[in-house]
Formats: sequence, C-alpha cells, structure tokens
Amino acid sequence: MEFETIKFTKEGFVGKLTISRPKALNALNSQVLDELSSAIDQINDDKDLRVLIITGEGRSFVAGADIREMSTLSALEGKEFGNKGLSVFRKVESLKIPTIAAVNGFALGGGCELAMSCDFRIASEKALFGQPETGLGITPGFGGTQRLQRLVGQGYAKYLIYTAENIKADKALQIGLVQEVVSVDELDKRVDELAQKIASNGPIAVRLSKEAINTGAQVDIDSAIKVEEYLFGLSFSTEDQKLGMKAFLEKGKADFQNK
Ligand code: DAK
Repeated sequence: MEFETIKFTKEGFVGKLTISRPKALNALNSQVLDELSSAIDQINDDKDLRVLIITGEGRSFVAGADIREMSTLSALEGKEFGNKGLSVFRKVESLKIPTIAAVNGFALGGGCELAMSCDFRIASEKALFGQPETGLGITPGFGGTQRLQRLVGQGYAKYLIYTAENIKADKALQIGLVQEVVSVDELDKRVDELAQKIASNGPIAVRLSKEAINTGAQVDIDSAIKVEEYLFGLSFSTEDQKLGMKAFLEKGKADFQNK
C-alpha cells in the first residue's frame, strides 16, 4: 500500500497503521481520511491479518481534525469533510479483525474519536485525551458525543465535552477510556505483545466475538442473546474449533488455521 500521510506495515498476522503528518501532530485532513479509508478497505480484504494496531508518528497520536483545513471550508465542504470522517471511523469500528489504538501522545478531538473507534486503547504515560471542540465553537463531530458516553458513561462524557478539558493517561485509565497505561519506552512492545496474544487465538472465534459484541451493543438484550447464540453455533462449524478443543484435551496449544 502506497500512501503519503499514513504508513502501513505488516509483520506476520499483525498490521500496523501509523498516521504520519508529524509536523501537524498528525492532524486529520481530507487526504489522511481518504488514505485511511482506502487502507481500511484493503486491510478488511487481507485474509492473513488477524489484528490491526493504529498509532501516530512522533509525539502525537492525532491532535484532531485539521483546524487549518477546516477553517476555510464552505458549509457544503464542511458537510463532505464530516461525512468522510464519520464513515472512515465507522469503517475502523466495523473492521472484521480487532483493532488496538496505541496512543503515544495527543489524542484530541478527532484523535480521541479515532482511538475510540478502535476496540481498545493502550496509552503511554505521555498520552493526553480530550474533546476540545466546544472551545472551538463546534460540537464533536466524528462520533465523540456517542462513543465517549458508551465507553465512560454520560457523566464523564458530558464533563469532558462541556469543559473541553484535556485529561492525562492516568485519569483516562481511571474512567475506563483506556485499558492500560505503560511508559513511553514500553508502548510498542506492550501493544505488540497483546496483538500477538490475540493473533494466537482462534482468528474466526475472535472475529465472531467482535461481531457479537458490536452487534449486541446496538440491540435489546433478547436480540443480543440471539446474536450470540447464532455466532456461538457458527464457531462450531470451523476447523479451528476442533483444533482448539483437541489441543486442550492433549494439553497443548492449537496452531489455528483460520478455517
Ligand atoms: N490541526 C491543524 N494543525 C495542528 C493541529 C490541528 N488540530 N494541532 C496541531 N497542529 C499544528 C500546529 O498548528 C503547529 O503547526 P505550525 O504552527 O508549526 O505550522 C504544529 O501542529 C505543532 O503544534 P503546536 O506548536 O501547537 O504544539 P504544542 O506542543 O505547543 O501544542 C497541542 C500541542 C496539541 C496542545 C496544540 O497543537 C493544540 O491544541 N492543537 C489543537 C488541538 C485541538 O483542538 N484538536 C481538536 C480539533 S477539532 C466535523 C467533524 C469532526 C471534526 C470537525 C468537523 N464535521 C462533522 C464537519 C473534528 C474536530 C476536531 O478534531
């Protein structure tokens, strides 16, 4: 994959997407959003990948949507820019394989929203989170008013959005916005460790679990249980289910085949 504002690397079963506009602290302009959209489509079609890591180059994860570009947009262009962001983030969220946000620095506005579109977030001690939009006279527009409340509850979501205050990694951990905080030097290693761990489990089972959780979160509990029942049943049609259970009975670890 050839891009100018993002980088994609692949090692074994693990892919890594790095937002790479370090001079602008990786702010999301139209080009980044277009390239992200195309990369996510290609990743979704890649049968070898089992996990995707999303991170930022340099001292920032993503410092938000590009304020310079946004400041010149007409109403119609603004609408198009918004649609672009919303659809890319929805694509990230709906990617078949799990996604981990490795939050290495600023995750503000659209950056926090991108991190929230991933399945979970591991932050370095230097990470900073926030939805500063109301301070710019706009509302969060890439899913922030919706995903933040689902992750941390309405109280903290309203607190963060109304005050436009940034919070450090330890506070983000305390409210459940991130799942782990590690030192700057350890971030890549820890995220890679988690990615390898996920990749070593039954890949179809992991993907079906993601589908069950994401679909179930949007429907009532009776419908959600039906989704789980269906996908649980489906996992028994795989060779990996046989491999996994056989390995357990033989006191080993299965070499899952993604079949
Ligand atoms: N956009 C563009 N450039 C940015 C940027 C951003 N969000 N953030 C930083 N930069 C640029 C700076 O302008 C500066 O560029 P030069 O002046 O060197 O050319 C360079 O990155 C380094 O930044 P600083 O010099 O400011 O570095 P500091 O360490 O002093 O400060 C900072 C770092 C992250 C605290 C600060 O840069 C900052 O406050 N940045 C803005 C953070 C922010 O407010 N982000 C939220 C953006 S609003 C929509 C849907 C969604 C959205 C919009 C529309 N629709 C539905 C239409 C989303 C909105 C947002 O995300």
